[in-house]
Amino acid sequence: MNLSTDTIAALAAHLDDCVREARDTPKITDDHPGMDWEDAYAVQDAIRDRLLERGARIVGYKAGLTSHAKMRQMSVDTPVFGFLVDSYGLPDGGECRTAELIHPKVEPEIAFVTKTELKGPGCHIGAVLAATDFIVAGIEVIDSRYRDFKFDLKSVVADNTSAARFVVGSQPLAVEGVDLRTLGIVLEKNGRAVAFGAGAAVLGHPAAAVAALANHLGARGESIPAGSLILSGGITEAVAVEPGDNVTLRVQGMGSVSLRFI
Ligand code: 0L1
Ligand code: MG
Repeated sequence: MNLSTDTIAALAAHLDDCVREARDTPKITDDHPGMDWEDAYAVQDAIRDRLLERGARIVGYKAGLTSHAKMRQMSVDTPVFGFLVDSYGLPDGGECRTAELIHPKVEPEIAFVTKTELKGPGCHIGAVLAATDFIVAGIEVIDSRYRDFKFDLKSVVADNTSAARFVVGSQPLAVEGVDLRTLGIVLEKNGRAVAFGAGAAVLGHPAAAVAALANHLGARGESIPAGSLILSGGITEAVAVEPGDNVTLRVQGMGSVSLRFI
């Protein structure tokens, strides 16, 4: 680690304030070019601790930058991981208040709900499928706190991988007998299809992203508890939204899920 405990706490407070005030900031590595991966995840942990102190509950995790489309969009080649708290969750068909956000974008995702604990190292697709209760359609609303989405990977990790809101559908699908690689998705904005894809866009198989998350947490002495919701990563590039937009995600075998931006 290169940053002091005080600097990590100050960066967490800064990013947390940006979230609460819906205000952007230059990427934090501009002032802290020596920030390493451990520092970045330590800032993310410190943000999580601040939220927990204010009464938030961790409901799950997310993998980000898991699709080649998204990696290309962001010019990176590694997935990143973040956490989800209860207040990020929105009801299916509900409203997402853009005034609470900076510059939201949506991503179509396959969400996993676990029935047993998942622990790395050594976690693999088979272990993830065995631990999965069901999968469900999910829309992630990302909202990088960095000005114009201009960042590097370590700054993104510190910023809890741009996590902001999410919604999941209400038609769960058991994974038995389902090939998640060929599950098709269509993302619609205001009734028009704007993005298409299939599960294989996420690291070849969405469960591979969950396994990578378990291995990442395992290396840090943590695990994915039973009952966690995991957003496995955007299947397509993120789509920008603004007030007045209606977004619907249709996933093969899992119905649809939607959000209205006000
Ligand atoms: O969930 C994601 O793939 C987002 C990762 C962070 C990068 C971004 O804000 O686009
Ligand atoms: Mg995402």
